[in-house]
Amino acid sequence: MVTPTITAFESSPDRGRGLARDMAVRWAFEEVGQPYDVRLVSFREMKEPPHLARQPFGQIPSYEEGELVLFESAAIVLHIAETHSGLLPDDANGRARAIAWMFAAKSTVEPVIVEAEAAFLIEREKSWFEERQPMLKDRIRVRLGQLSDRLGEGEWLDARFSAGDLLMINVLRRPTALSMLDEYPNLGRYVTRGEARPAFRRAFDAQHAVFEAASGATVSQ
Ligand code: GTB
Repeated sequence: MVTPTITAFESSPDRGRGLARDMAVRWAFEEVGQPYDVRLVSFREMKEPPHLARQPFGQIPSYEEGELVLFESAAIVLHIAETHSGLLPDDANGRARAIAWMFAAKSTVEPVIVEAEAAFLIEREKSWFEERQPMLKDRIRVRLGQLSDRLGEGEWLDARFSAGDLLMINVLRRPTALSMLDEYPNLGRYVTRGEARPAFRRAFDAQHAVFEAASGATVSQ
């Protein structure tokens, strides 16, 4: 297999906390033992034709492997999971359930978190900002509560760690969700379990090293 190349921020606004969306892709590569290259892009380069040809929305990450060019972090993780063993169960039903959890992470849990974060970034100065806060937080609480109920005391969302857990834990690591996990101790433990995986640590360290190199600083994790 040709070594795949992904794109990532040359200088990530998350200050190396592993919150940008290349993190899930790096983690997936590490879980399956697939080496990869990274092309770092600046904000200007992300909006220029060569990058737009890889990622039509001018975002990171993108993925190139020979003739194949992909975008959307979840689609890239699914591609990695489908072409390597380790992130999807072998049996068809288990595989379908793991993919359902991938969709749940990205289309059921993440949107309520992103909505609250977008309000903070875009609407902080607006007259309605404070008034909307309880509603936005409640929408997150509903989803986290349902996820917490389903996980219960389980280690992972299904019998074994899968790409569904990988994406769900990535979503739960977003600062707004993380700040609410005290209310759901089992979800807090779930995130900690994910972060303790050697593959997660390798992926985290790799993106953190990019931030350190860009800032010229040594940053404690
Ligand atoms: N749906 C796409 C995917 O999953 O691949 C979304 C990709 C995306 O949002 N990429 C962001 C981007 O390129 C970077 S990760 N943004 C630039 C742009 O749109 O112009 C999002 C992100 C950025 C920073 C933080 N942070 O600092 O905490 C967290 C998440």
